[in-house]
Amino acid sequence: MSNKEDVMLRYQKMVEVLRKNPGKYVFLIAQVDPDALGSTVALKELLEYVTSEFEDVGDAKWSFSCCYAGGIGHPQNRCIFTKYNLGTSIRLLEESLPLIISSHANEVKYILVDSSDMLDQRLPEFLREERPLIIVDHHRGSTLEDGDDVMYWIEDLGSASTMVFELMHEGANFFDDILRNRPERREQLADLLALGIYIDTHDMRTGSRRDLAAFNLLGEWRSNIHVATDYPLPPSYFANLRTALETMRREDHILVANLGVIESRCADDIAVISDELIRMEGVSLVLTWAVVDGKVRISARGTNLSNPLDEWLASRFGERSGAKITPTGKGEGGALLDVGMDFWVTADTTNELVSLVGKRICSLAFGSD
Ligand SMILES: [Mn+2]
Repeated sequence: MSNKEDVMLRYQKMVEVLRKNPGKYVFLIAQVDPDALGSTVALKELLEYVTSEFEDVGDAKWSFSCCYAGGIGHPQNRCIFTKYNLGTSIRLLEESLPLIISSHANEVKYILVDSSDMLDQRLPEFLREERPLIIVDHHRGSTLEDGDDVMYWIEDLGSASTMVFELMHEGANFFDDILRNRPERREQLADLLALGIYIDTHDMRTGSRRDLAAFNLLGEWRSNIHVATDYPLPPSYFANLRTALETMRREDHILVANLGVIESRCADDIAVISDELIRMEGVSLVLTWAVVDGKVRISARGTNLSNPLDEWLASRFGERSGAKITPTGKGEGGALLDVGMDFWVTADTTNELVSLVGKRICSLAFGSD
């Protein structure tokens, strides 16, 4: 089957799933990044259009809202939020989801884009048992089973934005036809999808042919996406980088760096610093960690394909860890662990806590236990 036919079948299945299930749909963003934002905003627009075209549905109604877990820490995300005015349509999950659930009770249905697992540590625990109706994701490893009553499209690809663009373009001729009288909205959606593809494929260096094709087609409608690289880095980033360089310990090809206790708005620094450190000559595995909101967050990077990062992390940090292999064979992942001693952690015991956590992470990483 060609890719076009495959996309068309998925589009049709998605339309049927929607038709059979009127209600209040919530897009869940496990982690804000340009790909999650682009694919969510664009798919929401597509689904609003699809459901508005339903006829003979009586009183049935469809509506869509978007929630994100965690924060919008990375300045790149903050710039995208501001430039495309996303703050009014994408809300903080902790605040808005309980309100949606309480006012729509059994009607609430879930959509996952750019992630495919309700067990994701970043999503709240009360969602564990929920079965989303629609998933569009480019990461392997979902624990959810596909079925006739849902539309799950999970495929190894450069970005989720590519998949959403294919659904819009092949399924509904959305950019050429549906949006032809709304050039401003068309440009915004094309920008957001192009940003998602561009950033998730590491500036178009690692994507597949389909990611490249989608990005090129979007070029006809988008404006510019300078926000991808043109954003200011806050002073706290440089302070955290300095801490990482001062605290890093290296044994053989493994490097562990610690940022200590940091504020949640700086949490993205952990991953950004891991990306820098993995470039150090002779290093093939990096763990950068920090204590954020009472939890230990670890960001891992690996470049040794004979030592798959997901297995390496799972054998040390268990099910609270995860990793994916990028198309260029790099491992990207991390772990989120409870400190589990809340009562004992106060401002004056923090240093001991950081040293305890650091000791344990180093012995796990360097294999002395
Ligand atoms: Mn993605």
